[in-house]
Amino acid sequence: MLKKTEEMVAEALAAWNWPDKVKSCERYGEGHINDTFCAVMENGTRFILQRINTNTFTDPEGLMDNICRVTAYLRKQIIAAGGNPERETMNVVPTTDGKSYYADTNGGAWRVYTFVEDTVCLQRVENPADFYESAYAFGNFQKQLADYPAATLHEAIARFHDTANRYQNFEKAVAADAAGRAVGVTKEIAFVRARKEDCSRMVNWLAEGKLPLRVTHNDTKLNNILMDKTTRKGICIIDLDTVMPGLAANDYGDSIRFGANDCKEDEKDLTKVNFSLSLFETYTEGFLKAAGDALTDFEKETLPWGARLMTLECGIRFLTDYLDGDHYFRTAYPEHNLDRCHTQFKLVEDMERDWDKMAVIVKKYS
Ligand code: ADP
Ligand code: GN1
Ligand code: MG
Repeated sequence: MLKKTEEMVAEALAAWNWPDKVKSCERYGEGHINDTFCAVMENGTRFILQRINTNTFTDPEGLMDNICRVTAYLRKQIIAAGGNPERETMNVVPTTDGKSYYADTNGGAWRVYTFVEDTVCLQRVENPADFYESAYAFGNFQKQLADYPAATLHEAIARFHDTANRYQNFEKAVAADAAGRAVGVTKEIAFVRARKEDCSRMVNWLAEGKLPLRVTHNDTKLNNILMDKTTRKGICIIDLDTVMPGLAANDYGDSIRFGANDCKEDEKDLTKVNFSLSLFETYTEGFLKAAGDALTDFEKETLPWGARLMTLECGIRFLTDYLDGDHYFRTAYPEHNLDRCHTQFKLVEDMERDWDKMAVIVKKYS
């Protein structure tokens, strides 16, 4: 029989040589995929302990290899720029055996990071200045990795932002109707089908050689960055599981999806879900200021598509998971994925309405 989470936490904790007695280890954060815990020592030092979701990330060895190599590379760049690598990038704490992760007796994989103290992790944009700083930090991350040899990284999740493939998986989920929910979401299904052609746009530009493959983060939500508590500068990009080859516009776009609005990702009241052109402009300015000269003209031109397609794709993924019976994203109630899908589709509609204005804004900062 599989052991309970508490037992697995205790087993995992025993794999590290802690600097002091572990006082507590409780669940932490609001991620949808991994299980995150905060381990607190008697002397107050904290660490992040995470169980990697091995249903999602089937090759934890390759994944941790990516993270160790990318953070080692970032560390050198941060030192060269006179920064503090203990705060400005993730630091993996090796197990007592010197490994980057611990494989437990249930088939789970655990890792430990040092805790970056005196930071805030925002679930929503609280003011435009924070959003600007997050844009600058994600743009800078893109730039820092511009010369990293992308082909040496493992593909943590195959075809992760291949929106055309996400569309195919959606159609398969509709056909299988595993949870018997398709009948209740005919409008949402029609919404996706009406945008089938859009799903191929970016992947076609990549295939045609018009867009370069870069090392990207691929999950650039606002809550995947730690901001300094005092200066409110974006200091450390976290959640590096999906760092792999990808498109710059998708990193930009996923941040817009999550942050250029005034609502929660699972807001039920759609009158509260509104795409903000003003926040869009704020992010665009910060991102291009930091990453601009590392991007080609065509990459910059396609940034609005990154925003629109990351939002559409995310909505499609939530809908697909709802149709499948909620196996991928962590949900708190049965309609959770559907609520998330609705916010994304509303934002897509808003972006379609504001499309010309988005292009003008991107041009202004290019
Ligand atoms: P998930 O993949 O589930 O989103 P994350 O790696 O983003 O998991 O971590 C979840 C949360 O834990 C983050 O949103 C952040 O609040 C916190 N966190 C993660 N790593 C650190 C760290 N090194 N220092 C401080 N807080 C962290
Ligand atoms: C997941 O793990 P987390 O919560 O940072 C997901 C992203 C989605 C996001 C939607 C590996 O991110 O792709 O955009 O939820 N991560 C993975 O909130 O699938
Ligand atoms: Mg996260």
